[in-house]
Amino acid sequence: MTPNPRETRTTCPYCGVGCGVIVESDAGRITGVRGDPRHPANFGRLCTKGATLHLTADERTRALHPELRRERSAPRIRAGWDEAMDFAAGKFARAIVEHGPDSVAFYVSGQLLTEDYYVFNKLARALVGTNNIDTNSRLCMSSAVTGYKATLGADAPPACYEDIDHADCIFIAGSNTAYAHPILFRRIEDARARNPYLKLIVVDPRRTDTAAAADLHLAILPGTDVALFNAMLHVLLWEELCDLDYIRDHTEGFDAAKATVSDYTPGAVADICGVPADDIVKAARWFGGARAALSLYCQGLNQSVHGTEKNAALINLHLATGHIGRPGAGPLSLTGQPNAMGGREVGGMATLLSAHRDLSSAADRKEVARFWGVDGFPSTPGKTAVEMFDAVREGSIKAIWIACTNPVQSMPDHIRVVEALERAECVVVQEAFRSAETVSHADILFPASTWAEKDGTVTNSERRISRTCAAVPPPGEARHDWRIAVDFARRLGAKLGRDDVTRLFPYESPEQVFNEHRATTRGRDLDISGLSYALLEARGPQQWPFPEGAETGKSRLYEDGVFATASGRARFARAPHRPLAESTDARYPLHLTTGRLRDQWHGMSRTGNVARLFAHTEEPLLAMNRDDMQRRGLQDGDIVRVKSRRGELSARAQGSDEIRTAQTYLPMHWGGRFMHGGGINSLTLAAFDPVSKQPELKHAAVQVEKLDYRWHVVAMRSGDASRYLDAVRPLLARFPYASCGLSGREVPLLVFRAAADVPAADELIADLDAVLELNDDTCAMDYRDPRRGVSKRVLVQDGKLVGVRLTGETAARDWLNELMAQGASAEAVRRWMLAPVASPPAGKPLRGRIVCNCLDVAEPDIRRRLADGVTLEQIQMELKCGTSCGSCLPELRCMAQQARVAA
Ligand SMILES: Nc1nc2c(c(=O)[nH]1)N[C@H]1C(S)=C(S)[C@@H](COP(=O)(O)OP(=O)(O)OC[C@H]3O[C@@H](n4cnc5c(=O)[nH]c(N)nc54)[C@H](O)[C@@H]3O)O[C@H]1N2
Ligand SMILES: Nc1nc2c(c(=O)[nH]1)N[C@H]1C(S)=C(S)[C@@H](COP(=O)(O)OP(=O)(O)OC[C@H]3O[C@@H](n4cnc5c(=O)[nH]c(N)nc54)[C@H](O)[C@@H]3O)O[C@H]1N2
Ligand code: SF4
Ligand SMILES: [Mo]
Repeated sequence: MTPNPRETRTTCPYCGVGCGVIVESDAGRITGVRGDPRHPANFGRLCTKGATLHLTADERTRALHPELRRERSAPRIRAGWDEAMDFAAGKFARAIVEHGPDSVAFYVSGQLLTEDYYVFNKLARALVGTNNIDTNSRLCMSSAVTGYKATLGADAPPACYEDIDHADCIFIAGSNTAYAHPILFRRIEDARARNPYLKLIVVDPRRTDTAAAADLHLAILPGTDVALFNAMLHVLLWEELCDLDYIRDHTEGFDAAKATVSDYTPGAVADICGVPADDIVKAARWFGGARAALSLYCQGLNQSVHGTEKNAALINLHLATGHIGRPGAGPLSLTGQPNAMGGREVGGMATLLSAHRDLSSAADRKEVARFWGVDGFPSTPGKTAVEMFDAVREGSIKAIWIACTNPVQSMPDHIRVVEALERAECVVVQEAFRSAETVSHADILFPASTWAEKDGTVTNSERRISRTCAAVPPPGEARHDWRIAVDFARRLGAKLGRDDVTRLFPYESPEQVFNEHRATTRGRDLDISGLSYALLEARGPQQWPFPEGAETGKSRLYEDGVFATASGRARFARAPHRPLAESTDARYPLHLTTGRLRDQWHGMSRTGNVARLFAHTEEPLLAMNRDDMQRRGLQDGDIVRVKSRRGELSARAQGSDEIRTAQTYLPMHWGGRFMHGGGINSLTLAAFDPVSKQPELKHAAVQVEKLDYRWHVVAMRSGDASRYLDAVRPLLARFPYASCGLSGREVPLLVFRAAADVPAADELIADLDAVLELNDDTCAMDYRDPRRGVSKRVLVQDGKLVGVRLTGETAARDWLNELMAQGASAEAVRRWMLAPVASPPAGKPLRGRIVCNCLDVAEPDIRRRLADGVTLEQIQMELKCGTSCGSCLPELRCMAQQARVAA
């Protein structure tokens, strides 16, 4: 292609902040990204993940053509689109004819665009006639939906980002905003800098960077939020901080709520929550005494067997104080995925219907059926995520279509999901990246286009709809998600003998789909009849509702105090405190929480291909309280077995000041692609909230036991790191402990680590050398002590160190890693290679963990200066850390604070 530099405005495909991104491309290739200064979510900023998006655009990591296996025993092979589509349609049609419409299911994703989602929803309900369409939003936002509906009457976050600037109390519960919604956290930092009276309260069992920044951190025991919120309401009542006029005029159910919280005295609740009673009182006073209080909350509330009650009990506080429907005030549930909201809007979940209609309402069902021109569809709710996979496992669902989500990595109780997919008669996976764990279970793989290739719309946490625009064409034979769904619908319709299928699915562009979706919203709370692609492009992203004739969308909802309930009044919830789904006991004495890291995204199918995103955390570390470690004789870096009632994994343990005794934490990101075994969700349980059906991904009871592996392996290879990452994957299973990942920056490296009781067989090491192409004896140096199982091998190409494999002793690994990442010459290791010792040469300081990803600044460099009494501002002037995207600012401040305390 001829050079043709261009810029395309689109939206970040990661979190629900929904930042605007400008993609720079040339001749069909992405060359760079920067924040869109005009986008109202970020005004030009991007976090570490957004700022490295261009590095995820590597064709070699993508699914490029359809693949098919006609028999389970056969391998999947490349197929044409027509062939694979017809095969899939045949399988689905047969199941529907023989076993009825509920024998098939669609499991889709909050990372699809609204248009993609709309087509899938219509395909399931209008064509197949099943409500078996659910999404990974069930694992994510479902309790927020039911919490809003129970109290405010509709699934509509009433506040907006700008409220951060107007609030004088920000109450963050169960959200690590600094990591998971970084650009919003930048906004909170700015607001605090402008308003020194702004109080920040954070409720999280862990002292996250978000919590460390707070004026008040309530480190509650896991799962005790409802008790805390009830106690706060108790204090608000006692201290007459409630807005009785607001309660009288705009709410109902207050007396019952009052009765519920009467026993929740701060003293009693201090014991339940494990925090001082005074802190509970203080939190209530700050909240109740504020001019405007804004709550931000996320998975610490949602991912719980009482997620609905946690959400509703928090919203109670807003209703009781009238902190809603005004600038700076309201309960703002942070959405996780970029388009979890869009999915809710089109009704793409088993329990919802288009445009916030209700599946349980006959009138709503009739309206949607009339709209689509079908006779009707069943009133029975479809199967929700966990139930859906269970039904596949039990055989009542025969065929499942999975699009834009990686359930083998992300669903609770991994083994159940794997068993389900093994028993299914047909598994279709529609994926953009071929490495995702679920792909290995597909009978049919459809390659999808992804970010920067797709056209459509998404809605962020503040109800703001943005356009996503294609900057480059999809690679290989990949196609757009909506188009794949339309093609399938037409073929399935033909096989089912339906004559209305082209009328139902006439779409030739996403805009046509958007316009139809828009029409379904007319007159509803989320009315967007005034929006169009043209308007969104000309005037930028807009919030809903935006009815025809409106000049702008609505920043805030319920400003008139009229709610979306039958009576127009908001409802107080009655939410008693309940215990966790799984308690600890003598065998499983520790709590395990799982969640996000700053620089990784979910199952790492994208961020896991970007070497520098491993610099902040290179492998899955089990964070433990140091007392618990001491009791188990554990040192930092020791390998442990973490075991729950369902499964186990092995990982390194790391002492942490962030968690209390009896608590542990693992990042959610590592699955079978990057570590031995099934990954994080081997441990979690599939229990779910009875109303929202959202599973308890935040709490499991575990035991932790030291694994005395004496024999270690480390292998590193530069060159085609992403190819080597694929190549080592089969070897993860062959060691009892193993993990792999990338490292480096300009020179990306593959890093493979493993350990065992006894030295591995020569054959296994030979296999490792072979997949990493370390076995070219003409340019390798070797040292071997077979008796001890110790060996060193380095590979040199053009005078540069390009490969290393150590067995037995691996003390030199970090030193070698840094040399390789710097592209050092073979001279640097020659003397070490010839010496019989494995430890690195003395006196060579290591760079250590990278804190600032943009400017590549390491932790020891910062700590050393802080210890010398240099101020953070001076350090920032010198090293520039935290001066680009700012994602590391909370951590830098924590380090400065620690240095002050130490001094
Ligand atoms: N870097 C990064 N950002 C992301 C994502 C990502 O993968 N990586 N994913 C996006 C998605 S889809 C989502 S849903 C969001 C999630 O965003 P968050 O919900 O903010 O992230 P998590 O780390 O899952 O969980 C938040 C916190 O809940 C706390 N927690 C655990 N149990 C409890 C409890 O019982 N009560 C309270 N109050 N807190 C508890 C945990 O200690 C944790 O710090 O992040 C989005 N942003
Ligand atoms: N233990 C534990 N488990 C959790 C959580 C937790 O906190 N703890 N959090 C839960 C939450 S909140 C969430 S949201 C889920 C997320 O879990 P998943 O939905 O499994 O997360 P992703 O890895 O983002 O999966 C998206 C998949 O879509 C692919 N993809 C990317 N772009 C496109 C595209 O345009 N089209 C198609 N067809 N595919 C594409 C990606 O390669 C990736 O494999 O995990 C849940 N699981
Ligand atoms: S905060 Fe980061 S991950 Fe989230 S949308 Fe913005 S740039 Fe993307
Ligand atoms: Mo999520």
